[in-house]
Amino acid sequence: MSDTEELAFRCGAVALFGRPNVGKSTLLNALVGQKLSITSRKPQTTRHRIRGILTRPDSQYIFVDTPGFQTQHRTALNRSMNRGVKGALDEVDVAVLVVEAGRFGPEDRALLKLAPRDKPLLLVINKTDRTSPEQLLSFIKTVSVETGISEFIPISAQRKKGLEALLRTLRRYLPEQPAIYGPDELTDRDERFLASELLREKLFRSLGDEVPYGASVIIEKFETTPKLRRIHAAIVVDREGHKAIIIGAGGEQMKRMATVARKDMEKLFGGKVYLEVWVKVRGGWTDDDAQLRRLGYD
Ligand SMILES: Nc1nc2c(ncn2[C@@H]2O[C@H](COP(=O)(O)OP(=O)(O)OP(=O)(O)O)[C@@H](O)[C@H]2O)c(=O)[nH]1
Ligand SMILES: [Mg+2]
Repeated sequence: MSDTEELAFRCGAVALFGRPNVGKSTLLNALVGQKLSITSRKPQTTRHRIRGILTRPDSQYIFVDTPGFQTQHRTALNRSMNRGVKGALDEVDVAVLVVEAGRFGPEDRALLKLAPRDKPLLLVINKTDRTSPEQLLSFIKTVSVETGISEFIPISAQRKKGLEALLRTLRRYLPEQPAIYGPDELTDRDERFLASELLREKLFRSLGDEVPYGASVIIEKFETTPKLRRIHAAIVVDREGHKAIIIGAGGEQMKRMATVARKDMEKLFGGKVYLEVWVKVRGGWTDDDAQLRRLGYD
């Protein structure tokens, strides 16, 4: 490599895709160093594409977090999420398939087929903190024999391990071009979107297995004054019964979730937030294209 090549600025977009729950959003946050994308133990937490930008003296990485790709449940919401994944793969320079150490199943295979043939593809093995080096080696061997892929990057997004190696490898595949985003820009999404997501995350983290999947958040008012951000949010659920579960006895559940969400917002926005939350029922919204559009799904 000549000196000029080494110094040339590189900038490009990298899609993180994979089956639900492998740690794509945790990875995006770890790479960017900010909690931009919401995460939870439940699969299908992410519903919208979100960009996280990392700018270094010699490169700008534009990471695109995507919803976990669905091969089973097929509601209008799931279809919209899958379109989001395909759209992201179309628009980036590099595709990163995230898998979980020790698990390479039918869903991962289906995703491999989705990878664009005309773009570089890297395989990132996440959650290596859960396996021994021997298990990891034998996993890599098996997957490499099956897929023909030779380049694997083992990481632990949660423990921030292996991230520099991932960035070094990715840099080689970024096009030589000037930065697209300003040096201080962290994401393409606005505060309204980030606020609604932080509240939605609390539903995924605090509630049982059913309610979060039928819930969405809309920001009805977002006012910025010199002293604080005043945010009015509505949680939209698809069943009357879910409203009571979210509110909880004496409103305690809702109060707790709103408090944690408000603190997260204050941390991300760097200022005081006043948050008010309501719950609304809109039957069947997850399988209704018109309602989905009104709720902000593409
Ligand atoms: N042990 C371990 N857990 C991890 C790691 N990375 C992520 N997780 C956990 O895995 C779960 C899923 O993480 P997410 O980042 O929400 O996964 P995702 O792929 O974005 O999931 P969807 O948005 O639902 O597709 C969370 O409980 C994370 O804390 C890791 O490196 N090690
Ligand atoms: Mg996610």
